[in-house]
Amino acid sequence: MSAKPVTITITGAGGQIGYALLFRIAAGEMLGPDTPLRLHLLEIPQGVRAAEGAALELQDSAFPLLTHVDVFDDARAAFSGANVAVLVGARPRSAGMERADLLAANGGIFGPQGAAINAVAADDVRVVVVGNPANTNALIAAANAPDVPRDRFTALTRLDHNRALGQLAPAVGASVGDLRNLTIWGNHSVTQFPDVAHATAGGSSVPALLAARLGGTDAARAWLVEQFIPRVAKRGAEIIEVRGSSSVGSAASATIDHVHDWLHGTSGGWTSAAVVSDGSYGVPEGLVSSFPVESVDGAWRIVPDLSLDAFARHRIDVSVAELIEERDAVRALGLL
Ligand code: NAX
Repeated sequence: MSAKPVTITITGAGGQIGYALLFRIAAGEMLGPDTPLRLHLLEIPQGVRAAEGAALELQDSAFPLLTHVDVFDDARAAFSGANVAVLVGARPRSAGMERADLLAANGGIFGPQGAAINAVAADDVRVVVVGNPANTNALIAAANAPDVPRDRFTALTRLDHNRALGQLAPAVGASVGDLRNLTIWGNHSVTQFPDVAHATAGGSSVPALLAARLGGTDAARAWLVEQFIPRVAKRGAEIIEVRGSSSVGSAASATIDHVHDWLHGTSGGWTSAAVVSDGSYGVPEGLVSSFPVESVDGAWRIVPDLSLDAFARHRIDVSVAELIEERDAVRALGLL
């Protein structure tokens, strides 16, 4: 076991995703089986009791890797020394709420949290934003943390990526573990583009497998456009409809995958994460957009030089246009 515990700060720790995350993190699934950790749970005052209750249960679980659990309602205290910051707590859209109000309410959360991270987190802090609108919340947090390298701020699109794997595997007769090089592009919203053009299953081209199974390239394209892409993009709504409540276990699982791969590296192909654009693929520099990414030496790297056909170009442009709109709206609100 390495000597110094890694500090993980989780915001919204008293909520649903927080509850699903805590036990798996404490069991070592995020950092690995040899890394001790301490948990800092941040909540708003109304959520503190729930977080305290979860802390009691963590104690009762006697996780050997877990050295401390502390609950806070103050961001500066909670992010103090954080090596990993998982920003789950956000302001949900309430009935009749305008988008500008939603962005402003979340700016009021993610701006100060970014500033607190800037002031007190560890030098190697890595941030993943889960709370929606995740991409733009990450943009706001990063803008408020001028001393933290931009590439340390990310937003979660791994759930979309995993959902796409789950839909694709049965369609090509493969297991999810055989699939490689699928990409979620753009925003974590219904405009996202789940792209299989470069994907492989057991080493074979996914577009070719789909064409063979569905009876030609036109049928494969129709399946992608009419079924696969909308099903992945709207999966959150489907879960709410069936389960009666939003995605929790899968969201926690994807968050663990994201941080795990960031720290430990991707192997055998790429994954998807929303990272600060360096201008790749025509995505304006500075936007937090989902890309095909590999993790190398603890840093995400956008996979370069993939070919994009006209359909892919259009779908990416649509989602990026939404990100630009969100960025311009938060700029107009004085949040950037
Ligand atoms: P819950 O409402 O169960 O929990 C949210 C918790 O955050 C609450 O306990 C609340 O008190 C706390 N909170 C609110 N403001 C806070 C602040 N300023 N500081 C600290 N804590 C704060 O929601 P849950 O189901 O856990 O979902 C959390 C967020 O994840 C939502 O914004 C949701 O939209 C988002 N999701 C993002 C996904 C993604 O793939 N990026 C997928 C799942 C999920 O929909």
